[in-house]
Amino acid sequence: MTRVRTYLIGISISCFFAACSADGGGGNTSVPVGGSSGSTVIATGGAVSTGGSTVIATGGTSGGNSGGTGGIVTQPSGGTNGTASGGTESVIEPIEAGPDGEWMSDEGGSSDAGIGEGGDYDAGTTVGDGRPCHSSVDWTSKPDDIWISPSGRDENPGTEASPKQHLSAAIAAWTAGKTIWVMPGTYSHSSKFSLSTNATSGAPLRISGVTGGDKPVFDFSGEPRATFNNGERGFEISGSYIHMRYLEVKKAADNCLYVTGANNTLEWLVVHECQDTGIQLSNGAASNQVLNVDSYLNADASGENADGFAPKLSIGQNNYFCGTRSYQNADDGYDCWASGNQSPVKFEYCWAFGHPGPTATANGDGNGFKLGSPALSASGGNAPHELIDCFAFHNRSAGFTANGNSSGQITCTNCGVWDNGTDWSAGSGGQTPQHTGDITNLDVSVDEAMNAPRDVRGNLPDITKLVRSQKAAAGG
Ligand SMILES: [Ca+2]
Ligand SMILES: [Ca+2]
Ligand SMILES: [Ca+2]
Ligand SMILES: [Ca+2]
Repeated sequence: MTRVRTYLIGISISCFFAACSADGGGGNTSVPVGGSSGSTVIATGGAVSTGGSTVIATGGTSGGNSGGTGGIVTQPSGGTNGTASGGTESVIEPIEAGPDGEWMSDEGGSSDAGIGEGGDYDAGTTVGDGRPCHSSVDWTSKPDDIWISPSGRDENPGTEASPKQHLSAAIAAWTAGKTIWVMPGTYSHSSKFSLSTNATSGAPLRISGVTGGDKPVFDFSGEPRATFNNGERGFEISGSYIHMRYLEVKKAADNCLYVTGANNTLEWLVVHECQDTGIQLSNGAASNQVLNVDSYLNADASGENADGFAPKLSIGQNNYFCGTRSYQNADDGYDCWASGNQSPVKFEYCWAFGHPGPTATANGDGNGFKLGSPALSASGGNAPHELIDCFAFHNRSAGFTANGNSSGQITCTNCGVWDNGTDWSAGSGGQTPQHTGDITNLDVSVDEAMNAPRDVRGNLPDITKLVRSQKAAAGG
């Protein structure tokens, strides 16, 4: 790799990282949940770095998988789907100030040369300028980095010229400061891959494809197909400070990626056709960043659960999504069901469209952003989620739904809605998200949105420029 780039931009992300230092608190936290949903106890011990155990015992009616009444669909909160054990903190703490929307504040001007960046995007972007959600990391390769290739051998030293073959071998050889480079090709797996490394802020475990070429593919289609929610996942990330970038993950028999750890970054991934939600954060997952990821055509056998992205079922603090694109999944675009009342998620410039997708069953709910659950659901569904510059369109049900979240504290600022079944919804017993600065005059189609090219750092184009560009190309 000879390309050298150092990007020190993205004010909100930098601030966000600063605000997201590991808290690593130990102790025990119990979250009693009353009412018809039974009881939930989150027993937590140990700091992130030492890998305490997390057990979520769930009972009552919320543990099922059937459609609920009044338009509220219950999600599995236990059993084969929801539980996980091992390794992450889920201490409930007071809400901290999340990242602000500073990168939005410079928007404006006729050239719209990139928000707050003065037009320093690389040449080659075909449509518009990317909206900066990429991490500020120097991705220059170093001599002692570790390389893998489908045609490599695990006995090899792992240099670029003599790569190892399997990711497991690379991780076994990994030490702090190294990056694992994944060369293009297909890496086939017939069982889940667990990433439990507890790396550090100063020496994260980075696993990256080489940008500019084809994304390496992790293909989990060798896993036995799930007949309900009993399949194996692709990647399970219980560790911390793991940064996965520029990879494709597909066809796992459950989630493509499932995160319970903290301070991990998933960047510029493409995940698709898994038998549950593409990327799910649960069971204490905290301070994770999902940046510039596409998730599509995920579909579980029941058709009830597979969303594009789901920070749900007792997550921790400070999870953040930016520049993600979710489309044509079987259930919803984004789902924050029972995320926990004290665990708001921040979404910036995230798109959700075309739900439910063509592989959905009649159970598919078809919302763009599902932002809560009834208050009595396991762990609570009343978090004050924050959405800035997010877009929901061509979804059969709601573009943005509180889904029973009755906090009245969901905020959508400068969000776009068009051609949804209903643009804004409270859901049964909920309060409609607060929304200001709505954008309703766009007409981007599902095809246009899914094919909109990301720029050379993985950022989505400006959706308003996309419309202008395509109208201009069509002669209008
Ligand atoms: Ca599952
Ligand atoms: Ca559902
Ligand atoms: Ca869902
Ligand atoms: Ca449903």
